Amino acid sequence: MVALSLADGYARLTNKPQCVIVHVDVGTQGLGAAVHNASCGRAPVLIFAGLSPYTIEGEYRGSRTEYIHWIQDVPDQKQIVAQYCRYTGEIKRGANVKQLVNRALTFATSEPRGPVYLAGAREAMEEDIEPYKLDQRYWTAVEPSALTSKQTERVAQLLVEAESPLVITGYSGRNHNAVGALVELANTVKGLKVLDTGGSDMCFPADHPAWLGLRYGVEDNIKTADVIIVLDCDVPWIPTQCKPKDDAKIIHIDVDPLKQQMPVFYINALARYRADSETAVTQITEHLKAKYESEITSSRFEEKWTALQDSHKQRLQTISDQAKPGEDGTFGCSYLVHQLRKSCPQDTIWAIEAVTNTAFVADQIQATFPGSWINCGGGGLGWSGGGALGIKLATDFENGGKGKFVVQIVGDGTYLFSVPGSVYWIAQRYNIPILTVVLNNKGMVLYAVVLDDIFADIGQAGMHPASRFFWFIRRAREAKYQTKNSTSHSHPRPTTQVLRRHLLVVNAGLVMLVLWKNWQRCFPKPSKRSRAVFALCWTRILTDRKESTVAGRLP
Ligand SMILES: Cc1ncc(C[n+]2csc(CCOP(=O)(O)OP(=O)(O)O)c2C)c(N)n1
Ligand SMILES: [Mg+2]
Repeated sequence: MVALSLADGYARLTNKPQCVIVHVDVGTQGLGAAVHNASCGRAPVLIFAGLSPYTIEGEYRGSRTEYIHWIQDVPDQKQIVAQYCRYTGEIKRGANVKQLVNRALTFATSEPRGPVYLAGAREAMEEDIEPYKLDQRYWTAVEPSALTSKQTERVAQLLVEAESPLVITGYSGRNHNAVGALVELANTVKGLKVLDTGGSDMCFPADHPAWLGLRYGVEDNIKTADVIIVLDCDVPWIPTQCKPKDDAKIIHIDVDPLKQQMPVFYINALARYRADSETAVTQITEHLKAKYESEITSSRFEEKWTALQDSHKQRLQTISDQAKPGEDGTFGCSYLVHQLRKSCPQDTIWAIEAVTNTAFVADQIQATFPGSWINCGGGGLGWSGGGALGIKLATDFENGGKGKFVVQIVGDGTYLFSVPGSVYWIAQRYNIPILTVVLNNKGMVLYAVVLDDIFADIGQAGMHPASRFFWFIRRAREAKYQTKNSTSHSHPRPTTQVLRRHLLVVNAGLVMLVLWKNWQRCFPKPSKRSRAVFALCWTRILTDRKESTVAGRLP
């Protein structure tokens, strides 16, 4: 997990493919969620694994010699990771090993980029071969594709005619040059807004008036836009929570418009174009300047520009207001990250795995440099430990040992998923300094939110007793969740506070009963002293409970 996340982090920053070598069978399983993350984050990595020897009696060199060679011999090892990989293959003989590695790398580095997997048994690995060379000039990735002139004209025309055009992007920033291309488009079509959906790298700078920040598919401008360009994006909106107007004109431009890894994906786009985002956006901008110059320099666009600047200022003000500590001296995630932002160098690279706090973190970080914000991109928690190490290794190596400062911001639950023991051992052993900031909201808040969604529409009346129990828990969790995120969420409703108190009393009663019963068993004839000790313990339990549940904010 850590090794692949490390390779993934390096590859994300540089787009140079990295290689990870893992053990037969179980070693491949140890990659765990990191394969999913590399796939969703479109990171070019080559994974090489051994295979158990396939001969038993010394027929070839490399034949079985260990007990474990039988145990770790599985029917189809590559199936463990195949559905996340752009290519999987077996090195069957030594003679064409270079061609197979090159073929795998061609897949890894061609869009949509991602992990590839090669495995080879000992017999192949130990084969004698004649040294040979390949001409690497012929082993290049597939070149980026462009829009046709008809497609370019269609998008340009839609943008010129639009009242409130919107670009929704997710991972166009994987190519750092695509950020500048998108800025140029937003400077050309004044009034165009850009929403980042956190697919992985930052796609648009926060200091541009068109910036709407990072939101996971729920944002008011999605509902009001009349023209939407979905650009390199996996989840532009979540229809059950937020969707475009019925008559919005939508065009989808993507290196992977079919979303081949997803069994269910569709959006109401009038057209979908398979193209490289930097190339496509540059084509559209140039076409607009060449053909629609008088329109885009008209007063209509100037007015929109002014309105855009006003709304951007307001957005920044709201974000800044959220970064204030509470009157009682406590503070939330926004304040913490705001302070962190101020204390770290301007060009810090942020490796983010902040789960429910991601949007708050993004708002406060306000990334402006391409490649300075790298979000996991996938849903396999635990990426950011290895990921941050890989990013640091990359920035140092690419800059002659003097790379940028790297900060990992991670949820407290996610931190545990990241295998910290390995991460910090590697950091120490190989001298890779990173700063880790754990957002300790004392739990996995996401589950409270999910539970909320599931039971949101259900009234308590007429419920099965089991469901009522969950409804009750949900109410209690809701109050806890709201308390924890109090800078960014409303305060708990009085009814939920009452319910929580009830739950606390029931809990406390049960704990007291169990404790008392055990106490009696240990001390059949309790002395005054043992009673006093029991009372003291009980007071301590109650105080602890109060502290941990009521003041559950970031320390
Ligand atoms: C490997 C893995 N296991 C489980 C999950 C499901 N999951 C999504 S969010 C989450 C909770 C994360 O907790 P934390 O890091 O504390 O973030 P918070 O919810 O508190 O913001 C879990 C377990 C996952 N995405 N990946
Ligand atoms: Mg948490």
